Amino acid sequence: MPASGSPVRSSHTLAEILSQPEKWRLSQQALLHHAAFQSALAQAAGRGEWLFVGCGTSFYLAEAAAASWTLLTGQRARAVPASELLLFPRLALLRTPHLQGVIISRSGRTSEALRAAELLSREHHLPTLGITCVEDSELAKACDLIISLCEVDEKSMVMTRSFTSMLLALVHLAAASVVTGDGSSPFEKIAAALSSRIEGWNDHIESFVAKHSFEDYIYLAQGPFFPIAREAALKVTEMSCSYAQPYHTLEFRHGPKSVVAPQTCLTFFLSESGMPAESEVLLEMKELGGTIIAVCNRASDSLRRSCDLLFELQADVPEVMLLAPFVVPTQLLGFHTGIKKGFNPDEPKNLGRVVILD
Ligand code: F1P
Repeated sequence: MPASGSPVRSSHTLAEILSQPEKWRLSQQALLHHAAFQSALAQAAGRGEWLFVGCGTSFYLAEAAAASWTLLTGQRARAVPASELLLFPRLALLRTPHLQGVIISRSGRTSEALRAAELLSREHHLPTLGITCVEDSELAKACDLIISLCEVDEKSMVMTRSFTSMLLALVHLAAASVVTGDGSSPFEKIAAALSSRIEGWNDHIESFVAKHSFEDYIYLAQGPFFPIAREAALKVTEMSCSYAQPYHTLEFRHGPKSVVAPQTCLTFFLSESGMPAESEVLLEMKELGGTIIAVCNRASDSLRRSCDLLFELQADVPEVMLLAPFVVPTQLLGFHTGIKKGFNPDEPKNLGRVVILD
């Protein structure tokens, strides 16, 4: 427990990270009463392809949502940064038949996200669904439909629970549009699993950070977990001004592994589909002397022996449901690393909550 007066104790960023299990429950419950969610659900069946759009953390959310969508529905789904849509619209193939646009913005005010919504809707006459954490936002005015998860909005500059809650809302939209549940909610299962672990994880990470100093941070993942690696890298950069790089796990052998040393902190997001191949890379990097963190659903004995820090969720849910809880340990790593380096994650250096362009 942090000493009284420590910035940790009073941090709203940490409180928001720790509030995620309860906020997931609240936002999932609220969704069921959202007219826009029900309308999006009804319209989803008629869509042929999905284009998810966002900026910063909301772009990595778009990537995670697109991968989850394809795995859950079999439909084509892509993600682009709003800026790419604005500067290179031809690359987005907007004439694709039955294309649905989904614009993601916590604030609902990011200039590039709003301009992307208007481009899709007004210039290309595409249906647009917005998802945000603010009531009556500018994004709501720019989209045909808007899902507002106001209960998960944040005081913080960095996005944490807004990222995971909006991702789970989009996963719910994909899941609900293809299968009828068997009654047991996978959302409740991950909330319960995280709720019973998150305080212990926080303590483990705080003491791990106190004992180690790293020069660089590497995040490794495959498939739908790769956007989570990208978001994790952004978190530690935003909150602690550290250099962080995401790579596809097996790609890391093809050159980037040259950086590995004891002062390199490597975090592996281990999928269930790719665990054997991904674990081989983990063992190789351990042998190169790297410091190893692993985030997985269930660990093998050899994995337990090879990690310097291990996070297991142990939830019986479809694999795509693991994306949101897997990012939580890395949000905590970014936070405590920032505190250790003398920064205040509640007021990150050089950053603002929303990027508004003239
Ligand atoms: C997008 C964003 C955030 C980032 C920072 C600046 O915000 O890039 O991802 O952490 O807050 O804005 P939004 O469009 O989701 O409100």
